[in-house]
Amino acid sequence: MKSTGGSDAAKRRAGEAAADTVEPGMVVGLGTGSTAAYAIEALGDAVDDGLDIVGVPTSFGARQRAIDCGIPLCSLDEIDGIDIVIDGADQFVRDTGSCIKGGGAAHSREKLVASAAETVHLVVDETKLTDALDHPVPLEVLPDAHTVVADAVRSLGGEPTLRDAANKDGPVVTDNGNLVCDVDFGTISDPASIATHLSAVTGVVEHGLFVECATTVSVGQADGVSTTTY
Ligand code: ABF
Repeated sequence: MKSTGGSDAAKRRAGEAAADTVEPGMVVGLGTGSTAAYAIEALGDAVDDGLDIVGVPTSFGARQRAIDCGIPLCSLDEIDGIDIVIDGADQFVRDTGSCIKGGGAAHSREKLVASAAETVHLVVDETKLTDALDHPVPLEVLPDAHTVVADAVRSLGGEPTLRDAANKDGPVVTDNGNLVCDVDFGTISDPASIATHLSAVTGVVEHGLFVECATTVSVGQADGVSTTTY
């Protein structure tokens, strides 16, 4: 499993701590990224031991991992709601529960699943913590709109970069067939305001600012894990 900076042990502790809160009969949103992957693996082990849950994946990658781990799956339109979603973040403000997501190009479905969830349990390692968000904000954009969106976000004070695929032979394409534009706003003093403006930009499918979204966060550390509920 590819790490994205933080220690795998810290990520594993965070993911397993969140998985431990899942109860029989729950509908569980399954997050994307390497930290959420540890939660999916732990839930797979629990399902092997008889835990009765059903998962709603937030990406093709999360779906494939859940299938490999033996977690029964359903889609959002087959259930009345989600009890808990366990997902990662690129940057997280512990004081407010706000974060930036989208490093895995899955933030649109992640935000959709989070919007339907009773509990949003974020799992991060300490490298994701910050006092103020300053990570580039991912935007999922309609392919035809990427230059128009770039102009619009510049007028909002952002510096856009179209995200290249890892093999550099073209741009990243999301599960939904769209492109990703990462926008550097520097330090974001008012995430809610930027979020409102980004949502109003024609051609933006979804942005990666999740304002005060977490109800619970587990922060993995080298020697343990700390869980905060808001
Ligand atoms: C997904 O995975 C994204 O929303 C988030 O940006 C990323 C975090 O990846 P990792 O846990 O591998 O750092 O949740």
